[in-house]
Amino acid sequence: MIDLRSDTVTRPTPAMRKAMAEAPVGDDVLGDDPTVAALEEAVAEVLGKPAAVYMPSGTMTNQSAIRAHTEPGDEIVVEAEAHVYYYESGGPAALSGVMCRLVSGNRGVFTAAQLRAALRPANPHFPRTRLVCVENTHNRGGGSVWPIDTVAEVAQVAREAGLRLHLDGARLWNAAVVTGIPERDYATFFDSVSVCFSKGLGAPVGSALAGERDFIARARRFRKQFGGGMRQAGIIAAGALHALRHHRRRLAEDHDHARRLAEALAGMSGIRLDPAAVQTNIVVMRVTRRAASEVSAALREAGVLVHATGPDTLRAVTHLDVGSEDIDRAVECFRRVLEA
Ligand code: TLP
Repeated sequence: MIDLRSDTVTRPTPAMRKAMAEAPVGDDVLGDDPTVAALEEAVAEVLGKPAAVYMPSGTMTNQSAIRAHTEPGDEIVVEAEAHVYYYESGGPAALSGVMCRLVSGNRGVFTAAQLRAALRPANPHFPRTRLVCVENTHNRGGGSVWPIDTVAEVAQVAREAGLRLHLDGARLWNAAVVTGIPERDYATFFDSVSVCFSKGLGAPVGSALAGERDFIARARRFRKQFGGGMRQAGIIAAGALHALRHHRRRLAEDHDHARRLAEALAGMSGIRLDPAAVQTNIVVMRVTRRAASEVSAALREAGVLVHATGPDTLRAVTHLDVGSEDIDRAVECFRRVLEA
């Protein structure tokens, strides 16, 4: 099976498992785990922030950030297909009691003018707008990268309006590799940044939230409240630290594989996709003859796993455990299924 469902499916490499097996650990809820501390320091450094906190998932870092930035009844501005809104189980409503004001971006990227149009005047009739969330790269946007100038313009409008900014950077690593813009240069526009180790970086578990010290202390409280305080978490943090140190630059390979896959698929009948739109490791395509669920079931039979992400859309994601020959084989499977 060639598993292109997500970059979350990777297994730890032997070197990563060794680092995990040998990691010094302690009770992290009591502040005693040296490996978690080392990871948090390393992430803060990479993102150019004073502090960071390790959490079990990207959902928890995002939702803890939203909770720490807001009060119930506030409103947050999010892109209509952003992960925090689309895929986090109603977290903003359930955990923070906030309203979501949706802005529809172009492949997940919205403009400063769109943000300005979504702002509400201070008036007791309205919820208080408090936070703007950006997702880079954007998952449902097909791994699209936010141009840094657009980030700067959006951030300026947010600042002028007294809003805070959160970056869902689950795949910020991919954006940094493809643009050559370091993660910290993106992070500088945001009060909080969430990054994941369990996607393209290939670690088994975990995400981190970075920001100012006071903010991270507050988020740490919500991590505990949401049930994310972990004990000898150094075992998994060691995998994340190994991934952070050794697996960032190789993401370029995943991007090459995604582009090659997209170029081959774009030529097939029954698929609509613009290979020029594939910037990182996610290939989103429309299927035109059969329902996406049917095509994905047939692909499974043929030996390729992909996700149906809508009635007529499929997503294929490249990652650490997919080699160049796997791409060739996947293309052949697609050809067989589509020609059947
Ligand atoms: N994305 C997963 C699924 O939840 C859709 C995937 O397979 O792509 N932010 C972004 C942009 C994400 O893509 C994800 C995971 C998360 C946050 C949440 O991370 P986890 O799964 O660790 O909670």
